[in-house]
Formats: sequence, structure tokens, C-alpha cells
Amino acid sequence: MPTSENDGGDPEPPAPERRGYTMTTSEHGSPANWDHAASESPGAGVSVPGAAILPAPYVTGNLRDLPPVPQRRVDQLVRSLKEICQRAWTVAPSVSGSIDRQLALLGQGNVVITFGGHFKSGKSTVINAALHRLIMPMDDLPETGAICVLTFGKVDSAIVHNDGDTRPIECSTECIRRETSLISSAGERRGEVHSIEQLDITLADCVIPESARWIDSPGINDTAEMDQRALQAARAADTLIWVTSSRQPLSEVEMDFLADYVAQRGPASVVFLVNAFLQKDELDEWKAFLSDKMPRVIGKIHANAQAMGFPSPPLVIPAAGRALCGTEAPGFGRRDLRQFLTSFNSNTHPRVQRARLYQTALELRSLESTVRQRVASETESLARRAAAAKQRQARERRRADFAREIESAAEAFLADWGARARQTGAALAATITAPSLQRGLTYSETLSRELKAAADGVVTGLLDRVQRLAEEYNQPPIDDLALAELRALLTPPDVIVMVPLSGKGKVTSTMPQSVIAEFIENDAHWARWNTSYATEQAVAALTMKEQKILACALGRPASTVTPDNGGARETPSDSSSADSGFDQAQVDQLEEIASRLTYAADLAVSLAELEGQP
Ligand SMILES: Nc1nc2c(ncn2[C@@H]2O[C@H](COP(=O)(O)OP(=O)(O)OP(=O)(O)O)[C@@H](O)[C@H]2O)c(=O)[nH]1
Ligand SMILES: [Mg+2]
Repeated sequence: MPTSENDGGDPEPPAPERRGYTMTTSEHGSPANWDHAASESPGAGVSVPGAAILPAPYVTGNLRDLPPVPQRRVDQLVRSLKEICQRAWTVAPSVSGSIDRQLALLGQGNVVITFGGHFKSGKSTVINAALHRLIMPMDDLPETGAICVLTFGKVDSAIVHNDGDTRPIECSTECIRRETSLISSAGERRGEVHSIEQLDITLADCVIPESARWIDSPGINDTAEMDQRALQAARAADTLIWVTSSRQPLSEVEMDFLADYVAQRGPASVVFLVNAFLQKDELDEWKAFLSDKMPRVIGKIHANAQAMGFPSPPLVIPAAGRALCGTEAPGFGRRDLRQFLTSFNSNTHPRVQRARLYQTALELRSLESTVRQRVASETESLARRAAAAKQRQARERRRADFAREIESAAEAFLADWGARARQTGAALAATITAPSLQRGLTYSETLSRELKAAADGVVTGLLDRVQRLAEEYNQPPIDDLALAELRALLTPPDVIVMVPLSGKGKVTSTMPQSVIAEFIENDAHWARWNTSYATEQAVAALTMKEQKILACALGRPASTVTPDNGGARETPSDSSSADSGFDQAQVDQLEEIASRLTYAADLAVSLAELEGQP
């Protein structure tokens, strides 16, 4: 029985470690290069003069993976994220929420590996081979129709998640097949499998590490629903083990799927597992596969690696799934397969860390760009609001100046009109003498008319001034309605000049003329006095209307008037529309957060891409 590491009969794998990552890593950090296979094997890449370099046989037992990510730097990133989270809490709570989720992802204790690939590439077979237990149903027709999550446990159990319900089933291949098989025994498609969301399978005495979840997923390129499920299973993974069949390794659809996936999860998140379909499950066939076919498969994968987003050659592991299921003998890639799969026993696994860091880096970049956009829009809004406030202040100043001018014009009018009214009253009073004393409404009518006439001369002047001031101070012109109202307010009221009748009822025919004359003189005196009294009343009445006159002359309140809109109502966009926006201190805080996000994203990227691919 061959046991050498290089003869295809690889020795039994060591007992799996249940805790703590223990996979061998390259001494040089990046353990491989594009000539990986050739440089590692004796006689590899033999250069025959005049001939091309021959493909080197693949050598098992030599598996190396990425070096660990320095924990000190991961801790540094976590500290930085916690700080950002705290700072963002008040000014950008959604950033805090998102960073919280990233912290949860980085700290997630469970490790998920998903076996993905083209349908019928042998995913379920490889899982059975690794477990060395025929638990997952395998078939020549599309088989796995639901996501199956395998974990280690005290006893075997299986639980079906179906349409939101859960129910236990017997943990046997047949029972699992009944739930997840895409094709019935009669060869018909089973639509009911679509309602099975997940199958949780717990296995006692298996190599799955305690903290690991292994997912067997439906294959791609069968139906749209299964593609969707395959994607869902891949997205649940920390590492996607891409099982590709040696019969048709890496088809176009596989490459397209992987290119999208690598763009989202990073190059460390995918490892290729070449499932060797041997003619006969014999060691000679396996050795022939390793020396003839495997280098060509690796060559194809490596040749297409860059197009799929791998900056350096991805890790490719061969295993003969069916053969491994059928034998416990060494060989067929068991050692490498087991060693590799069981190395996923902690969240400090280099691939798990890199894949999570990659996702975090992408999220941080996106947050950074969102925050920077916000800084730009808030800065713009601040400038807009500052300009609007300046305009508003200028407008208010202008309005106050206008109001002051109107007030002094109105006061001047009232003073002017008061003087004219008194002159008019005095002139009328001077005409009232005993011999010419008129009874009835004569003096009232005359004084009312003359007071109006006296007002007329100054009202027009005032109205002109008000209009001119409105123009000068960029205020809306007084419209006709307000003008008519103002004119009415400025028009003095009708007045009554009382002419007393002193002798009324007393004058008799026998009364001496001198007494009668005294009565008349007395009446004339009071008529004169009443004339000036009525005049003062008219002046007082107009003076009392001063506030109304001002309000009318000033027109609409200043808040509804802009300098440029001629007094039209302001639209919301004219005002400081972003009144609820940030102040300068908050914008500064946002800017600080953006810079910290840049730093954290750079750090996450550098860790995620650390030392490339093996
Ligand atoms: N010769 C040979 N046949 C294999 C090997 N691995 C798988 N098969 C066969 O290929 C068929 C498909 O295997 P599965 O494990 O069901 O493939 P799968 O990728 O899980 O298929 P889906 O779940 O339908 O996507 C089965 O009949 C297997 O017996 C192998 O290494 N060699
Ligand atoms: Mg399957």
C-alpha cells in the first residue's frame, strides 16, 4: 500500500482539530505562484530542449494555505470600527447600525463553508467522502434541491424548515432524499422541494469541527430557482468550496458565477475542489489523473483566474469523491481534503478572516462614499442657508428702514395736516361774528369741506411718497385697493360745529336790545370756540388712526416679501428649504467620520488582500 505523499496514495489524515485554526501555511507568506504545481514536484516542468515545458504531475500531501491575518491588526480595525460606531451615533445612525453589523460579522464564532458548483459536479459526493459516511443523497440526475446545513452534534438528527415551520425527520439518506430530492423515483420534477427552505442535519462522530457549518447546496445551471438557492447558500458562506467536475472543469457559467461572487467576497473566499471522475476507482487511475489530467485542470483554472477576479492563482485541491466514498484506504486525495476542510474550525481561519474583512471593506467603502456625499450635500445646504439668512437679514433691514421712513412720512403728514387744519379752523372762526352769525349746519359743512380740502393737498403728497419709498426700498408697490383704503383713512371725518342758542326761550319782545345783542355775541363766541374744538377733534381723530395708516402704507408683513419677487408669495424652495440640515459642527463630525471610514476601509482591504492567494 503506497503511503508516500507524492505517489498518490496519501497517508491517513491526522485527527481533526475541533478548536483553533491549525493548517500549515507557506513559509514565504504567499505560498504559491502561477507555477505552483510545477515548482513543487520532483521533475516538474521538465524542460526538454526544443520542446515546451511539460505539465508537471500534481503532488498531494503538500497542501498549503494562506498565512493567518495578524490579530493585532484585526484588533486595531475592530477598535477603529467601534470608535466610528460611537461617533456616528448622533450624526449618522445608519452608519453606526451598519458598522455594528460588520462588527458582528467579524466576531461571528461559527464558520460556514458551502460546497457549491455546477449541478452534478459531485458536491454531495465530496461531502460524503469527507465525512466518510453516505449521508447526503447522490444521483446522476439533479438531486440536491434544498440547502442542507451539516453540523457536528451529540446525536444524529435532522430538522426540516418548511414554509416557516420546522419538523424533525429521521436522519437517514432516504429520509433526507424524500425532502430534498429534485427528481422523484418516477423521474418527475418534485415541485414541493421549493417549499423546503433548509434542512439542518446534525451528525455524531463526524469530522465537522464544532464551530463549523458545512452547507450542501443545489447546483447551478439547472433551473432559475436552484440558481437562486445556490447563490443564497454561497452568500451564507465564509468560504465557498467550488466543486468542479474533472469531466467538464470550470464551464463558462461557473466562471460567470464565480466572477460575481469573488467581486463581492474577495479572492480568498473561494477554493477549487476538482472532483476526479475516475474510470475505475483505483489508485493507478488516481495517479494517472494527478499526473495527466490534474495539471491541465489547474492550468485551465489558473488561466481563467484573473478573469474571475483572483489577483494570484487560487488554491485547487483534487479529490476522487466516489472513490473516497467507497474505500477507507489512503489515497484519492483524502488527506488533503480532510486536512483542508477540518482546518475551518475557528473564525481566525485565514480564509474566513479575509472573506469577512473583504465584505467589511466593501461595506466601509460604500459607507465612506455615502458619508462623503452627505458631507457635500450638507455643506452645500449650509452655504445655501447662510446665503438665505444673509438675504433675509438684508430684507429685514430694508423693511425696517422702509417702515421707519413711512412712519416719519406719516408723522410729517399728520403734523402738516394738523397745522393746515388749525389754520383752516382759525380762518373760519375769524369769520364768525355776532352780526354775521349763521345758525344751522353752515359752519359744520364749511369746516368739514375745508378740512378735507386742506387734507387733499397733503394726502396726494403722502401717497406719492409712500409709492416712491416702496420703490426705493424694493418693497411691493401699494395696490389700488390699499391705496383707496389709505386715502379713506387720511380723509378727515365730517365735523359738527355747534352754534349755541343762548337766548332761546328767554328772548322776549320786551327784552332790551343790549341784552339780546349780548346773547348773540355769546353765541358767536361759542361758535368760534366750537369751530376750533371741532378742528382739534378732527386732528385727533386722524392722529388716532396713525397706526392703521402705517399698517396700510406698509402693506403685507415683511416675512412674505422677498426683494426679487415683487411681493409674490415665496415658494418653499425660495426659503431655506434645508432648515433641518446640519450645522457646521455636525458637518465637521461627518467629515471626521468619513476620514476614519477611509482609514478603516484601507486597513480592512489591506488585511483582506494580505499576501494574495496560495
Ligand atoms: N465516477 C465518478 N462519479 C462520481 C464522482 N463523484 C460523483 N459522482 C457521481 O456523479 C453523480 C452526481 O453526484 P452528486 O454528488 O449527486 O452531485 P451533486 O453535485 O451533489 O449534484 P446536485 O446535487 O444535483 O447538484 C452521482 O451519480 C455520483 O455517483 C466521482 O468522483 N467519480
Ligand atoms: Mg447534491
